[in-house]
Amino acid sequence: MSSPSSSRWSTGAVTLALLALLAGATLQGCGGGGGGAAAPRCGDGHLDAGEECDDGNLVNDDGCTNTCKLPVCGDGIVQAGEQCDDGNAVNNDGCTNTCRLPACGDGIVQAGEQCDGADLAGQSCPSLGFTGGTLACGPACTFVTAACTP
Ligand SMILES: [Ca+2]
Ligand SMILES: [Ca+2]
Ligand SMILES: [Ca+2]
Repeated sequence: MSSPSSSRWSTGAVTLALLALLAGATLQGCGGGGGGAAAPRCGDGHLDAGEECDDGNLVNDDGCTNTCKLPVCGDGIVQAGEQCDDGNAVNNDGCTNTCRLPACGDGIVQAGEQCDGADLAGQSCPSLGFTGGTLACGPACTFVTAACTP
């Protein structure tokens, strides 16, 4: 009487054991390159869709950023050939839009400069109290009013 029920239980246990074995084998086989099981991601060293590059490392200022973009001026990361990179589009702050530190002679009026080259900061001879003439900018980034009419 008890024999069939015992046999059925035993079959169920064997089935469970087999399932567990199969599950274990499947998990172990995952690392063996089961045909794209791992989702493409930035940092896997493989160029995937949406990535400009992927060097597989965690160095942000080399030839490929950690977000898999090629280095450019304006990405906020100082890379080769850049003196600075503040990631903004403000030209007259601490870093120009070409990733150069502010300097007299770069043609952009920054802090401490009255003018720079052709950039006269919107000033003119009349705005400086003269009747006319042509305002110029000297090599030290200060106004030259020699050509202004008193
Ligand atoms: Ca940059
Ligand atoms: Ca800036
Ligand atoms: Ca300047």
